[in-house]
Amino acid sequence: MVDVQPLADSDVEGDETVVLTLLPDAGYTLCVETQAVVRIRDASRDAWRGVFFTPQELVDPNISGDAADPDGDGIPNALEHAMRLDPWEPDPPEIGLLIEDDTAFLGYTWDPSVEDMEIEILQSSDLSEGDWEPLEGVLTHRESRADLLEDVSYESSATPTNALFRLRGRRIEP
Ligand SMILES: [Ca+2]
Ligand SMILES: [Ca+2]
Repeated sequence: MVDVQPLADSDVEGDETVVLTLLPDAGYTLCVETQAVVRIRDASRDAWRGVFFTPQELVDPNISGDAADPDGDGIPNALEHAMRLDPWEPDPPEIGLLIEDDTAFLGYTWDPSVEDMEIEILQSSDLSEGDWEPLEGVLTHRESRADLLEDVSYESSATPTNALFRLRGRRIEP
């Protein structure tokens, strides 16, 4: 038994293949199976970054970092990835919102195959940075679409009329 231990990094490397081959030797007889192939893939975040950014852009966190917003659509790269959007094409707001009789109905669409990302809805009554709190809402609907994205809806009661909402993408261990 041979263990192949990939070293964790955040480099964009593409797929890497390790081929183990048993060489013939007078000391033993080879069976039919003399080769084993191990494929090492980038973490989902690095694979995504490799698709959209050049090597020069990858070393600049103001362009390719999770919090950067190179297309200026208000959606940071982390969310562009989690929602299968294009970080270079302005997209419409990432969250749908309707407030009716103090109840907020919120919805968004994301890509559940992105295994190293979690989406949180944050709520605030003003736009200052320290004031955003995770929404205490109830998940009311979750549905897979034909394109394998997923529609998610939340409901939150007792919503103040001045409430603001936004999404945050958070990296998690896959
Ligand atoms: Ca953006
Ligand atoms: Ca975009």
